[in-house]
Amino acid sequence: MRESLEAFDNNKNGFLDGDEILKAFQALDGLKSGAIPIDSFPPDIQPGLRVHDDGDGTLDAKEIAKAFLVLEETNKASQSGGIAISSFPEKAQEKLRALDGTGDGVIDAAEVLAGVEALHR
Ligand SMILES: [Ca+2]
Ligand SMILES: [Ca+2]
Repeated sequence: MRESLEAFDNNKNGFLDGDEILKAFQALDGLKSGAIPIDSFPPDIQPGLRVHDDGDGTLDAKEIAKAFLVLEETNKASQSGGIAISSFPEKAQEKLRALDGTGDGVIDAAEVLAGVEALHR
């Protein structure tokens, strides 16, 4: 809980000022209604979240889940030197997931090679 509140601490002074508290409550309020206004997130992460929005300016549970999935896969990809499947267009993702032998959501060099070999068989 403390970490999530820190995300609202825009000026990183360790305290939530009135405006920051208000935004945190707006986000919690949105959570109850099933969707969180993107405006209520810290400005520096808003552009990353808008990518997952269907255009109504709020993130519903499905969109939030997707955002977290992408974040997780991107983190894993940067650790293993592979490519996050979720960073590809949705249409390509299905095929790429078939290549993902380890099922971790990341295509690494070995999996690309295996895929290419399969094509040429
Ligand atoms: Ca939305
Ligand atoms: Ca993999």
